[in-house]
Amino acid sequence: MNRPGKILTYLENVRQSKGAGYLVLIDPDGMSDQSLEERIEAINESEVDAILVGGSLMMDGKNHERTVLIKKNAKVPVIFFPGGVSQLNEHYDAVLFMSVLSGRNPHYLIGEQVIAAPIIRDIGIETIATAYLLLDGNAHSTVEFMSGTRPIPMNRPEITVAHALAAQYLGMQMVYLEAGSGATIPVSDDNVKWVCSQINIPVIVGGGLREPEVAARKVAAGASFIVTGTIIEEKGDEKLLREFSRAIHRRN
Ligand code: 1GP
Repeated sequence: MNRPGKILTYLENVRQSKGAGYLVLIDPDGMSDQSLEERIEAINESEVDAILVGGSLMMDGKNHERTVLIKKNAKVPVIFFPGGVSQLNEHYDAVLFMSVLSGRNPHYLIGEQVIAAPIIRDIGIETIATAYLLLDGNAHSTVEFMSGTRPIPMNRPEITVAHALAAQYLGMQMVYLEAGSGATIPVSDDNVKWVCSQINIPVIVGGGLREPEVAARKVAAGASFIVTGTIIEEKGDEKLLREFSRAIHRRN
């Protein structure tokens, strides 16, 4: 059985005390030290609850040193959001140990996880077993291409629910409803509502969330955690981060 570790317990406390948690995704690929430091500084000042780090594709070999820099500067937990096992290192506080459960590509269902498992045991970071469900956000996302998996149609919430239930029965600790980074259509309120009414593990929603009000709607629909990546990369000032924090933290 998966017992909640320190970071999952922290996230659960955030959810209980604030209504929902706000996670900011940093895709460190190609970022300079200065821009990373500035981003973390803004995050530190903005009531963000944790940082996710990762991306589908790294275009250079500096991923690990960027993780060190993020960890050194961040005041909140730094959680690995794996695009692949090559990005794994010991500097994270935890890893979303994900399986692309919506797909039928065995490599992303269990292959990557088997390669990662002995390394994780060796470096000793906390795992948070997470079912990653990719929905069709009306954009050919990098994750769709890299994982070779088809997204779930957005207008078929029953398919999403069936996957989420399977995740819960498999003992997963979280479900990630993902429309894909840069999606033009985020995960619909209907999908969030249906899933959250049927399972009792926390649901993370991300992909294409560009306005605090839209994020707030996902929380109202039952989401426990909201992830934004692209919009913060584009206009990641403290003001916008605070607006998202306020919209997501319903009990503040
Ligand atoms: C991607 O859900 C995250 O995996 C964030 O998506 O970049 O569209 O915010 P965005």
